[in-house]
Amino acid sequence: MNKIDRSLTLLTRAVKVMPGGVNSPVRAYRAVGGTPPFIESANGARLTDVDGNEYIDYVGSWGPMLLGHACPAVVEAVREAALTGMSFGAPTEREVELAEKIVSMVPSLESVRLVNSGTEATMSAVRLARAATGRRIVLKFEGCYHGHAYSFLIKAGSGAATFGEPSSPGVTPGTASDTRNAAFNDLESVEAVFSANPRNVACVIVEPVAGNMGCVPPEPGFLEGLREITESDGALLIFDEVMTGFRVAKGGAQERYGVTPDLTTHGKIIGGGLPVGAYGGRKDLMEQISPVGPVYQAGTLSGNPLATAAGLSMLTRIDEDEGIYDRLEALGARLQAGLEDALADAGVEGTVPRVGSMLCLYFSERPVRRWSDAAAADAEKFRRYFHAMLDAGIYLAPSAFEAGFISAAHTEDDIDATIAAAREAIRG
Ligand code: HOZ
Repeated sequence: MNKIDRSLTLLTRAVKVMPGGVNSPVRAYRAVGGTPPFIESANGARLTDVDGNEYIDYVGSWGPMLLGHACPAVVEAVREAALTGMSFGAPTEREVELAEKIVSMVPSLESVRLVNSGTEATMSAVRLARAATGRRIVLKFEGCYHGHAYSFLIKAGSGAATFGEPSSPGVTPGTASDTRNAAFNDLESVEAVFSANPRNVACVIVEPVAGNMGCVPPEPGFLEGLREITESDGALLIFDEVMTGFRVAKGGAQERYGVTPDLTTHGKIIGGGLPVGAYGGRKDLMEQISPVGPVYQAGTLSGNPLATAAGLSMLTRIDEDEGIYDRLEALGARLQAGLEDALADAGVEGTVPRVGSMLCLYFSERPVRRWSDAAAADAEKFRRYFHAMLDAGIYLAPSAFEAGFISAAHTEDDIDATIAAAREAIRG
């Protein structure tokens, strides 16, 4: 067992002043039990907690740390920016450079607006879709998570699924009635919503690789089918690439799968570890955003100098590193194969879906294609596996309904050490 004295002391203080002692629910470890390690520092692929335990990290701050923690170039960019002022609430050169960089890297983006989180990005993109189409219904997928704006907290993934509250109280019946859910990888369920709501679906929003119910890749034809259905009905297609953007390929899932959405949302990697989100797409759509058009959206800290410095430094490094996605793919494949062998050798039913450097392990007897499959996986086995891995120094997301992330700072030795730990953990 890891030493947890100082983490426990901090948790005791934290619960007195913060709900559950945390600022984001999954961190409280309620799904797996036990005390969350409070993190003191991180470097490369490793985290160190306040009790001195060291871990190989597969959370990567839930996605942003593609280059590993405390990447020297990113740290230096932030330091330099801080010396010249933390926030101006006025246009800066660096936000233009970051917007240019994002537009140049993501195939479908012609114009982009920087915000402060993925939630802000998705909320704003849906407002724009409703305004542009004059329609009200948003179609999302069970187990997908698009942040915590009202329209999305119906059958949502991530923490909402982890805590068994996929439809949050506090969302009014009016808002809920404007949201429809379909099943991921099931075009018939999408068509059924369109048939029942002719010319009234404003948009379909989808995580092109679902990363908030574990990791569920799109089956061949699914994203293409969404494109066809939305196009023929006049609805917009929104790819929520908060997780997949700059992760599954330089141009995100839209590049990897060759499907072009109307709007895209980003977060995580574009902030290099600082709070940034973005939404963008076709210029004619983005010109409906204030001050060019009537759709209002604003933010005091949007385009913040520190966040744009971190994001620009990170994206520049990614853009210039020709081999980065091949290396991430190879590390991902090595981990996937090692985990699959560990399951097979132990005679334990399970599956390890992966797209590039994004993956998870379901203790499931059947393939996981959508939320109903993910929800049926063995939660108790996951809980035991999670704790055995943590004790072995492997830091995984504390929920079966989250994806794991590999960074460019992970080495083959890290992956092999993780597989060795998993062999023991799976055997129990
Ligand atoms: N909803 C995030 C993962 N999908 C968790 C964020 C956090 O706890 O930091």
